[in-house]
Amino acid sequence: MKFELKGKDLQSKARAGVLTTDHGVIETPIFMPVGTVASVKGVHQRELKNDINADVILGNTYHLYLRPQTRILEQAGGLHKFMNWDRNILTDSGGYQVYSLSANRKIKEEGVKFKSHIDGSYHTFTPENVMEIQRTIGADIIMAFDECTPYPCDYNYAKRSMHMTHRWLDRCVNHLEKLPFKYGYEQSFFPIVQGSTYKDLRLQSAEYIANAGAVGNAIGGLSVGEPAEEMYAMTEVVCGVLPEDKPRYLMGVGTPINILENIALGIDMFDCVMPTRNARNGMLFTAHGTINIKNKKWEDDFSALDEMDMTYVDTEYSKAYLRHLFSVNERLAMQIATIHNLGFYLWLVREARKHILAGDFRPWKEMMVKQMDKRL
Ligand code: PRF
Repeated sequence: MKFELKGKDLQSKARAGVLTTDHGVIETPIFMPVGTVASVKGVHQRELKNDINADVILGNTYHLYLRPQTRILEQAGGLHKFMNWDRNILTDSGGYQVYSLSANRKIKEEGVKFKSHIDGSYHTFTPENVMEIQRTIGADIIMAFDECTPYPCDYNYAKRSMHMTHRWLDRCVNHLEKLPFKYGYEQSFFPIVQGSTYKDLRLQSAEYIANAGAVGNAIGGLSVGEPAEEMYAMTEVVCGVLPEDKPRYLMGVGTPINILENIALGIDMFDCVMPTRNARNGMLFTAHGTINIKNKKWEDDFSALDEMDMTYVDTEYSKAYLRHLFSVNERLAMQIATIHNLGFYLWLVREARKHILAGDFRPWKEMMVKQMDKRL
């Protein structure tokens, strides 16, 4: 993997870069649509590519391990072939899903024993087997196995957990060295900074992660319920320590405003279920604020879904039509809303990149943040 910085904003820490892997080029800052179970819910791979133009999507080790299981993914020749996606994929390690989804779990030094949210069966994730599973899934970027602490989190728990995440990182690295690539292309490994909302822990963790010398680095444990200002404060501290010349990925973030604020602090990569999940509930993101398309006020509004026309659905369908589809519970409603929201998120990061390169990111960001902070 190669990462080149193409430009830096002078009034913030925002950067524009190009990340190149064996599955192609990713221009940063980038947003990665979430495709948990080998599908971005409601969107064809063809639309993801031709209409939304996603360069990279995210898969989840936790879900793929449970279904369809690694045996099937291995037989398919990896996730890219299985789902017919020839662009980039990043897999999360399960270090978050195991805590947020499984019915119960026991965290020990060895690893995490958990109960499947699907059939109640018991499984164990360790740093070692999670590296093996991610080799078999075959994503271009794979993540370290970590513990994502909840918010709020007691200082002593956060400290102990952070040290365990660091020891787990060493085990991931040691084990990966013994595991060759499976499918003839390279996989890049990203470690994850933890440390809850404590500045000293975040500094310590960022230093530990930077010392691992990986090709890219991630920040976890944020956007778990803390106020946005606390998240930004932590991102700022961590970005001050992580190397400049490597991509920085902020995991599970966030709203369009969160994304712009974190780009300003030096983040290059984002993923979040928000554009896809909220779309399925009728919430549309636009450059002028959010819309609840189920609201009666759109009943006879025949104007374009979004006059800014970021994807074809924005001008081919009206607000009244989409509202109707939601009110009759038609599944096309979710599909249209999802394409719109993903198209908007990708427009937003591409626009941010343009403004970073043009040198006016800061004023543009301030204007957008004000504009997007409305309910229409
Ligand atoms: N760790 C991992 N994945 C994650 C997170 C984390 O802390 C988060 C936190 N926002 C989202 N996804 N492995």
